Parts: sequence; structure tokens; C-alpha cells
Amino acid sequence: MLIKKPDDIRSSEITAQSVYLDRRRFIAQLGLAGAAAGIGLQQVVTPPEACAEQQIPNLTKSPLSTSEKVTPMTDVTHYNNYYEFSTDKEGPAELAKNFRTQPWSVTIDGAVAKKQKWDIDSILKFAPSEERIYRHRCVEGWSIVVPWVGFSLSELIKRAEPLGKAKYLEFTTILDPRQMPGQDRNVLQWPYVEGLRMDEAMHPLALLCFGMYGQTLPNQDGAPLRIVVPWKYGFKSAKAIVRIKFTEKQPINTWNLSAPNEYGFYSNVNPNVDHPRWSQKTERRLGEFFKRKTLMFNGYDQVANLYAGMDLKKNF
Ligand SMILES: Nc1nc2c(c(=O)[nH]1)N[C@H]1C(S)=C(S)[C@@H](COP(=O)(O)O)O[C@H]1N2
Ligand SMILES: [Mo]
Repeated sequence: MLIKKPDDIRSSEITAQSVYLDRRRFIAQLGLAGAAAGIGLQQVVTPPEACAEQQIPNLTKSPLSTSEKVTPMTDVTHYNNYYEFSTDKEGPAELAKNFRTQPWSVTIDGAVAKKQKWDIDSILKFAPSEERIYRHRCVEGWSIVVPWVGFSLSELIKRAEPLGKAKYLEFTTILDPRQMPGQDRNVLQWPYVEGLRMDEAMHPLALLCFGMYGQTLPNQDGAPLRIVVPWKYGFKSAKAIVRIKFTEKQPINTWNLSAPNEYGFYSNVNPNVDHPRWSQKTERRLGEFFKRKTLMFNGYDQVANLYAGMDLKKNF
């Protein structure tokens, strides 16, 4: 079967994950043995593709960070949703290894004062790089805590000079089936598209992201540029963005197009609104055994006022 809906993936792959983690621990123990024998731990546990990432200098720490325990980097980089490469969680790490992220530019168009194309390097200079440790919850019921690197998306939006009629932002991922084997399959409609309402996108928590764990983003996590919207389900956080269009009408996001009764436009994390095929009341942190309660807005209560007066059961 080609189309893997989250419930096909859920229990089976979460099991696979715990097996995988056990394997990592086993390798780590080998590493300790290696250290005793004079071989550095890093040498033993660092996967070869990690070499491609570069350290990001002058990081400032963000007051928006959670103090919760950060998920180990190897888990975050080897348990991915990135259907352009694979529908398997372990697939993107390997299949995205040679993905080209240079040169890279982002087209800014739609309802803006001036349509333009920005080179990635110029975008990274818009504001100082911050480390933001966020909870991140997938609609499938797993979650992670990641030290992302980036700055507020609002820094880009103000430079784009949106017109008064711009009410939404539409984010488009690169379309390049020669590099992205998943785009030859009809699991989703390509390219991947996501959207935010202007006030959501302007909220300081909405992150324009180009790194994690102090380094540039690994390809499988959305290099060279993605968004991270921590109070929404993970699929709202589009990877490898090449276009940001300012629109008057609400964009049609890819997962909504694929299954409108299951994935809405807003997709705020909400334990009180079940997915039609499973409960959203609890989640499992990667690397942990016991499930924990899922919090409204993923615990980011400061966004609640964006939805004042809205029925979040209808606008799921
Ligand atoms: N372009 C693109 N962006 C995407 C996806 C995808 O398949 N393609 N998957 C989404 C989903 S379902 C999740 S949970 C997060 C996972 O991000 P991570 O792999 O960095 O943890 O990316 C989101 N962004
Ligand atoms: Mo997800």
C-alpha cells in the first residue's frame, strides 16, 4: 500500500522507534567502551552525514525556550516525516543526504509592495540567530523537544512589506522530483504547501528556522529553511521553503487537500478534538516509555488570544 495514513504508521513505527532507540543505546555503550580504549565517543556515535552541518556562530538564547529535557539529536534526525523523500520515519536521513541546498533562494510574491527573490544568505542576516527550545508535536501522537535555530518569522514579513489586503501566508516547499524520490509518488499532491493567518505568522513564537542543536539544519529536518509553529501539529511546519506568497484568501494546505475531514487549516494542538481515527489526548516523547498528557496549544497558552471567539472544534 502506497498511501500511509498516520494510523497505519502510528503504533507499528512507534514500536520500531523504541527498537531503534535501544540500538542507539547499545551503540552508545559501545562508544563508552571505545572511549576506554582511547577512541572518542563522538567518533563512534556520530553518523557520517552529520559532517555536512556547520556550526552557527553567535547564538543568543531565547526567553521563549522551554526548560524541558531536550530530545537527543540522533533521535530527532533519524525519525522524520518528510514525504518528499520517504513515508518511512528512518528513510529521510539516508535519502536526503545529498540534497542540494546551495544555491537557494525564496520567492516573495502575492500581495506585497514589491515581488522579489531573496538569496538564503541575505535572509539569514535579517536578524540575530537565536536558539529556541520548543516542544514539537506530530499529529500522529509523538513529540520531541528541539533546540531550533532561527528568528521570528515576523522579521521576514516586515521586510516583505505586505499590502493591507494580505491576510494569509502560503509557504511552498521545493518541487524537484530528481532529488526527491517521494515526489514521483502520489502519496500527496506536490509541491507541499502550508499556510498561516497573518496574525499567527506575526506571533513572536512563529519561527523562521535554519538550524538545530547549534548547527545548520540537517537535510532531513528541512534544510536550508523551514518554519516551526510550535503550538500547531507538526505538518504545519513546512520544510525546504522556496516561496512565500501573501494572499487574501485562506491557502489550501496539502494535508487538508489530502483528507479535509482529518486535517484542517488551523491544526492547533488540541487534546479536546480527536482525529477522526484516534484520540489526541496523549502523546509519546521520543525516547520515553510512558505517554504524557497533550496540552492545549501544545502548552503555548500565549497564543490563545489569536483564537478568541473562534469555535476550535469547527476550526480544527
Ligand atoms: N515539505 C514537507 N514539510 C514537512 C513534512 C513533509 O512531509 N514535507 N512533514 C511535516 C510533519 S508531518 C512533521 S511532524 C514535521 C516533522 O519535522 P522533523 O522531521 O524535523 O521533526 O515536518 C513537517 N513538514
Ligand atoms: Mo506530523
